[in-house]
Amino acid sequence: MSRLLVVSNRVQPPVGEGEANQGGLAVALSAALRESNGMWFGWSGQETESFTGHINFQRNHGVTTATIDLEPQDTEEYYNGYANRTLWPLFHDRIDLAEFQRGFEGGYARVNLRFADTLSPLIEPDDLVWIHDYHMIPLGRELRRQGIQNRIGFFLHIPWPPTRLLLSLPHHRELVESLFFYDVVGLQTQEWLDSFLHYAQTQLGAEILEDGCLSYQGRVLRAIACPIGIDAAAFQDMANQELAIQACDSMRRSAEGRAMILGVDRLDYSKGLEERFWGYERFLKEHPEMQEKVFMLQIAPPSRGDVQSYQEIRNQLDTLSGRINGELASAEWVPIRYVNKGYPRGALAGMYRAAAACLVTPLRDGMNLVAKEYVAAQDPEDPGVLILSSFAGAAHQLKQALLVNPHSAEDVADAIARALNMDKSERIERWQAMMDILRKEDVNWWLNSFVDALTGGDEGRAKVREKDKVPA
Ligand code: GDG
Repeated sequence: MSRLLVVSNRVQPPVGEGEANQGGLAVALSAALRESNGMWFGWSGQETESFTGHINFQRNHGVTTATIDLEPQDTEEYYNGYANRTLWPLFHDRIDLAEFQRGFEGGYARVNLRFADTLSPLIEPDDLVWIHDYHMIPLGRELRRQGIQNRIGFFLHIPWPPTRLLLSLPHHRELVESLFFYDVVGLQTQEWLDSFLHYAQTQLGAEILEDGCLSYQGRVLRAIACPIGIDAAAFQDMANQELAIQACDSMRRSAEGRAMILGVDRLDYSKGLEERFWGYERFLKEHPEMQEKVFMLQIAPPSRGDVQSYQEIRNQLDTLSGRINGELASAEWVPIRYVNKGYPRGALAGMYRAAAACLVTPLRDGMNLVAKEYVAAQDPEDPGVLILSSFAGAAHQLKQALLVNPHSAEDVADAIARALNMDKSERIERWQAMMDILRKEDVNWWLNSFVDALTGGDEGRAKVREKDKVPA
């Protein structure tokens, strides 16, 4: 196997001890890196007064990581700026929040160049280079400019926006053109792939070749839909281990016989938390007999707190949860337990299991791993019900969830009522169908599908599902 070089904004070195606190993605990537004696390259998360290009190499549990520090101006313009104030909102249909500033764009270009400058001397002729996410779109082009001829792939974890939205990004053409310097571009769903192809054909005049690849200005790119999975078997195991059992028991004790409706999301406006609270409030008002019989636990660890739109959504949620609780709570019961902190993964697995229903209602989401983790953590004999936004990438695979329009409080309220009344046989049937998909298309399937497509092997081509093929 060629050596795998993974590049992402941040690097998550393995922690060992069964890697219990790491996400499935980090564990799967670490396993692939270990197997190929590869390396994970990215930003350390630290700042330095002036950029030196110094690379900090570390080896943890068989995985080599290589990180660089960035200048405060880089963090501001590239990370808080272009990545999280321009691309993230725009790619999540929030053009109202997208900020277009030349300084951000300049910082993004500068940091991608810094990545290329420090990374390219580390690349050996047979390495497979796999670049992740919206922070690093132009990195492939910068590496090519430095003479790197290796196979380079790119995977976008977030949605690809409709063309009409992307046109509002200054220099959108240059950004998209830079993707043609990759050999493979992976998107989470067919829907995002279709949007990408639409842009490539209508705006760039790219051609679709007979084998489904895209051709533009003499470069040939294979674009695939390749949904990220979780390590379903490992997550299921984790839900049966001590930490999870304790968390599940303690949740059930504190629920005092009430049904728990759970939400677990990074505090982000794309996750539809406000709309979710409105939907839950509507459910309580339409079903007064259910008040005091249910409660919602919303776990929402804060993220990107340096960005104003994140401070605003946090304030709005504080106010809204306070208002709903103030209006509906009694001396014995609080309708929403709203918690702004994170929990260890094992405890999270137990909380998933204790929940009669899980509300995963993003307004737009590349995939959404919480939906998958909730399903994997359930008791097969008595599973809970997943209520899932049709605008999450995960809805393309988890079709047996109760699919809702997260903008409609009525739809969310109806789904909560249905979930809480669903009989056990229907719950089991739905859960089983979803679990089958999660096991089949797990994180290793995702990783192998992408890497096989990147190596161009026949196996890789066969693994990319029929429906992912680009129509001729
Ligand atoms: C991006 C895309 C795509 C959450 N709270 C705690 C905790 N989490 C973990 C969850 C899950 C992860 O964070 C969140 O993953 P998501 O997929 O839901 O969302 P994003 O962070 O927005 O990720 C998304 C993903 O990339 C992968 O491609 O699915 O669409 O936006 O694993 O469990 N983990 C722990 N404690 C918490 O309190 N330990």
